[in-house]
Amino acid sequence: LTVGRRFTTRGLSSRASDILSSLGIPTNGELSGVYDGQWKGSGDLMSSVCPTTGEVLARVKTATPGEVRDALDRTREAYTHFRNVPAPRRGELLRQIREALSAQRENLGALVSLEMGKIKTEGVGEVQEFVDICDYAVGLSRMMNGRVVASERPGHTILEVPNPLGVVGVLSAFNFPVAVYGWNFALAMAAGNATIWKPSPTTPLCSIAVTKIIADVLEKNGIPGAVASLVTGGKEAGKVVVGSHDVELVSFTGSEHVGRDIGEKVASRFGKVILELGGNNASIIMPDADLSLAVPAVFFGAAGTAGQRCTSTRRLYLQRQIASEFLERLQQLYSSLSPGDPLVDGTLLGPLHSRSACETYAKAVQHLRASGAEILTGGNKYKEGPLSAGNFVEPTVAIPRLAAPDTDELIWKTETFAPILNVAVFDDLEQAISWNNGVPQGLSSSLWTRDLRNLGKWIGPSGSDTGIVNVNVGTSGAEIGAAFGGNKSTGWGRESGGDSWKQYVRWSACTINFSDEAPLAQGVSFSA
Ligand code: UN1
Repeated sequence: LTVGRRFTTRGLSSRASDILSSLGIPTNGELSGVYDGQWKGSGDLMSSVCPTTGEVLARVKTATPGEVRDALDRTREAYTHFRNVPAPRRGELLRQIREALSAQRENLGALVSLEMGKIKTEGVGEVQEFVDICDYAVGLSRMMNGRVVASERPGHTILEVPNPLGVVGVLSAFNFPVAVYGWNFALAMAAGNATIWKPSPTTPLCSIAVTKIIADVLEKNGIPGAVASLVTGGKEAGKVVVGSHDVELVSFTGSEHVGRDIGEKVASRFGKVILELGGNNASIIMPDADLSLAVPAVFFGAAGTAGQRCTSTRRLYLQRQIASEFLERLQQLYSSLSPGDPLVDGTLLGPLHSRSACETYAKAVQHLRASGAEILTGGNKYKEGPLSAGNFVEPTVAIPRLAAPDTDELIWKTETFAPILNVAVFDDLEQAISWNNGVPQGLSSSLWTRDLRNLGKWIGPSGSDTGIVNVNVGTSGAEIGAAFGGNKSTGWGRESGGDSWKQYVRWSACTINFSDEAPLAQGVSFSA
């Protein structure tokens, strides 16, 4: 593990430069962070910092507000061309992009680990998620069907026609720097739109690498590169995208606070939004659950990705009969965890992505302690040894003093984007469901049981109110085939599978008269 090496004239650590070189990214000088058919960027310099070692991986030239506006113009131009490309042909482009991504799966996965900090198998898994959604979108490109509706008038018919929507702005978060863009890009492209991507300011290299792969395919096929534009930068760049009337749909992943603002801004100009905001996901374990499956699933959900998924398990509700056995087995797994370099095989615990995430973690633990919670395991930052330069914290399991969500806003109702799992004990399922639903967020939830009656309650009208409602499957790690998204303060809209593609088109209801008469609907008569 190369610790704390800075970007100097001597260059990068060899493993960082190997990963970047394998993806065709220059390892010296400043990188262009804007693409709209051409690579450019003359805005502020942004550093990409490795969360494991503190090494500066690259400096990126971000977009000025003027460059974002230019990129928006290019993207719109590209859209007016691209909307006329037949959908199956768009699918063929997606197939080629899928192949190009797949060929770089390992290298791109390694870059995700290097820049974001998640362990290699998850970095590669994220690229796989992009490959999977491309496959899905290739199929979709021949199946985005409209409908024929029976008309009440003779010689008339009604068509519901999906047409491309326009420009889709994708504002993505650091924790899934490849896959979440992939979900939006693949569906938007199959549907005939152009996208403009404003990634998280702390993962610019992943977005540059992905855009390079896509741009190569587009250019080879004579398609304008601005079908997949990229503008790196901070809030200012994001604001230009969000405020532009030329962006028909803004898909945002990130905090509730920023999402509320974006939602209001886009709604006030009558644009469309998809918001994927906070999750505060619970797992409920019934006494008949198979603990040999449930314990590792909770372990992965809470400690995996160092607790940095929107879908991470943050609350654990244990039925009284199995509570102590469950916690004993869970603690055993936690004690086997040791932090390490996410790029090394076998590491299960990588760093948090940023220094500020470590502070958020420390504050949350401090609040737990101050409010009388019992910390079963964890609670500290790793300060000693080779890991001290990275953002490593101990995954934590705590039993807050009071169980129900209303008893402590900060513990039960606030999402802390760090590996902290809060545990409470319940007696009957109804109580656990009311705790599950008693928070502002509504992304994912999971029930462990073998009893069909519990399952029926859980997935029915009085059951879990989240967008993802699992049974004997953890809260995180969804496949691309299902619609992904939440309810309540998690936001609005769905991404990835299911009917999500329908949000990326404009629907026209077309009533067509084939007859020699022109009757009015509802039998209205209007003749003099
Ligand atoms: C996110 O954390 O924003 O279901 C996305 C999962 C992943 C996606 C998470 N497939 O955990």
